[in-house]
Amino acid sequence: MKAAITYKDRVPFFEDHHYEIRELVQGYAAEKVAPRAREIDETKRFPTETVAEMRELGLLGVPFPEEWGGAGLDYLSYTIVIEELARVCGTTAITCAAHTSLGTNPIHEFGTPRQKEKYLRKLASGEMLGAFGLTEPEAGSDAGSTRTTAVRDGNDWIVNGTKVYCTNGTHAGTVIFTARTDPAKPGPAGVTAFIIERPNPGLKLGVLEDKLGLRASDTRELVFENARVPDENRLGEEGTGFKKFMKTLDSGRISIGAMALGLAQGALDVALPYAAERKQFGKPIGEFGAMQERLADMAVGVHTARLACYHAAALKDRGEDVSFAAASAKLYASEAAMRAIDSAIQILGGNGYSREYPVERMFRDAKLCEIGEGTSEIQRMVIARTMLRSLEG
Ligand code: COS
Repeated sequence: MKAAITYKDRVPFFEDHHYEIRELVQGYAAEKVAPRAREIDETKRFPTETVAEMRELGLLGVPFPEEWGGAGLDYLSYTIVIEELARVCGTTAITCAAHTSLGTNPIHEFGTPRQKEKYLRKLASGEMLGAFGLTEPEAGSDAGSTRTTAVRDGNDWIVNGTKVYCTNGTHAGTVIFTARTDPAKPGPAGVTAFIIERPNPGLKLGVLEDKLGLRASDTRELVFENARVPDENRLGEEGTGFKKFMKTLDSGRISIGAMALGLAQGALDVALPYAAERKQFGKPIGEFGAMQERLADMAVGVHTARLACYHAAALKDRGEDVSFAAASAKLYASEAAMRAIDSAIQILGGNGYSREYPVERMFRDAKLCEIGEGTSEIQRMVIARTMLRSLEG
């Protein structure tokens, strides 16, 4: 699929392998993912065949070393993969992103050699999917107010509580989650991270969410009822779980930005040729100033979002702190996507509002990017706090 804008140009930050992975995913997405996108949205069917294909192509472990079963590429490559998947199907992008940056990356970054041997290999190769449990009914944006508890019992922990909005929650072989291990410390400091392996008789499936968009993605409530988790599955020292999850979200947010970017590019892919072909008042609507303004603003939003996402990914590849860059990229890209897709619907008029065209689905899918992995309000808080803290020296 040819991109609508100046894609032929050399992209800053890109090396040869970035062009190669982009071409591979564009081809795969156009041939296999795009034709399923409408059907899975309408039926809410989790696309198991897409997951199997992504596994075969190595797309479920893009930024992880080959020695652990991954593709051995970098975070920028992973960002490109999510962008290109989202360009045709948001559900496929979020399934891959939640598995990679939330369900697998914490074990890659913080796991013991034993945890890597046992879980990372299967996750990075795509043999099993991973999920992530942070949010709770009473702990959303205030993620440090975790109520799920883990109490020591010999070499095990007994876990009780509920996690919500766990992407891949039904299908995942492991769930990385937070629990309060020190009741004397009520905030983030009393929270520890763990890996729970499935099946576990104490880990039950709760409500399957019925969502506005990303309708075929698997978003689950997970209920811990006296779930026994061995201490060897503790991810890092006691009391460090919140910080580990915040670091995980820092890089995860780059992929949500990439998803928004891909959806916005997908809308532009539809709107630009439509404006060039659709005739009203005797000429293509793209010749009207009002349409040109919308097209231009869409293109600038897409372009700027792309630079912000690639920049954040390149910083991550250099081992730098990405809190500020990732929050900025996600914030900008998700808001630009909502504006761009709104414009695409407006350019298509009645056709844009109809399911015959994919832009109404993209609009519903993109809304998640302003909410998931931290709302836009939280991104602004992270950005402002980072700047204020920098003054403290
Ligand atoms: N990386 C490493 N450490 C971090 C961090 C990060 N990105 N962000 C915060 N921390 C550390 C802080 O430095 C602080 O450490 P000290 O106690 O040693 O000083 C500790 O974690 C607590 O941080 P803070 O006081 O900033 O925590 P808050 O309770 O104020 O929460 C926000 C901070 C709001 C940013 C956090 O709760 C958040 O990101 N919420 C949104 C959650 C989210 O994205 N949910 C979506 C889940 S996807 S299913």
